[in-house]
Amino acid sequence: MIILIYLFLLLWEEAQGWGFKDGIFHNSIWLERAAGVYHREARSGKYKLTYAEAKAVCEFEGGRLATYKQLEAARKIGFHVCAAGWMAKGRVGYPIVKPGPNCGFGKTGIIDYGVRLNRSERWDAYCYNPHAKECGGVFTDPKRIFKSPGFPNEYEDNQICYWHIRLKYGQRIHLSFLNFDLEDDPGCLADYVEIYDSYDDVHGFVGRYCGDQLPDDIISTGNVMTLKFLSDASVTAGGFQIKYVAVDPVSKSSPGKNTNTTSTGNKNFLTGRFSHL
Ligand SMILES: *[C@@H]1O[C@H](CO)[C@@H](O)[C@H](O)[C@H]1NC(C)=O
Ligand SMILES: *[C@@H]1O[C@H](CO)[C@@H](O)[C@H](O)[C@H]1NC(C)=O
Ligand SMILES: [Ca+2]
Repeated sequence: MIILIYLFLLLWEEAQGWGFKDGIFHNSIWLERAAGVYHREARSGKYKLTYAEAKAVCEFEGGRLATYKQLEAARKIGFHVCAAGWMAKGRVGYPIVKPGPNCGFGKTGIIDYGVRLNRSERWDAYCYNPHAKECGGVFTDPKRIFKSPGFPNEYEDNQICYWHIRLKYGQRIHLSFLNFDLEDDPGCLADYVEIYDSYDDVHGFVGRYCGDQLPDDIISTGNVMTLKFLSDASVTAGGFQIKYVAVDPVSKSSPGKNTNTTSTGNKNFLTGRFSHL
């Protein structure tokens, strides 16, 4: 019984999200940015980060929690996020550009919850990192092409980018690789693209890719996918362009469950959940 409870707690811990996998601090991810400021939400969803966790998230990426002034400077050039997050010195607020009844009480400016006495409260985070190399993003359009930073030039060293594709519920995501050239090594330990059939970089691992062979097309099981690109401290290469298109649900004949198709031509249909790495 005690062991069961312990196991449950372990699993719960993992499901909650922040933390280490294979000795690496894994990021949580939803991200929009302006003027070196960006918003981050925990992998487990909105309003899940304590002050200490929010700080750790920003520092993990070489930045720090944004100050009120930095958030306001970003807001002035259009940074608008409808979610309260930690700033430096334990302050909480969010930047509103367009007034709306459902966000910011119809006001514009930084909606300021003030300095929180209770640092265990859970909010999102606003990080400041002007030197971060711009990469990654959240895509919701039905199709798009995205590229490694600087493409068609070579990518730089020490990059970490996350892309999230979130489509309408019921749609699936069809990824195809248009160009692909990363530093090659047998285990893809140096530079790689990882693909996850889920909303984070822990669950639904599909594969890790490097070298210059075009990976096969991939179709998600659900409406969300995550891609991670990482480059290490030396040796770069040409980079990549990846295209995705939304696949609308097939009427009647239910796809997904019990389809016997795991591969047709060069399309990998992801069947069911993937086990953890
Ligand atoms: C601080 O906030 C947390 C999370 O909302 C809550 O569980 C806790 O009771 C609060 N502590 C105090 C002293 O109010
Ligand atoms: C897969 O399903 C199709 C249609 O239901 C069927 O015609 C085909 O024989 C099946 N293939 C295998 C390998 O079971
Ligand atoms: Ca490299």
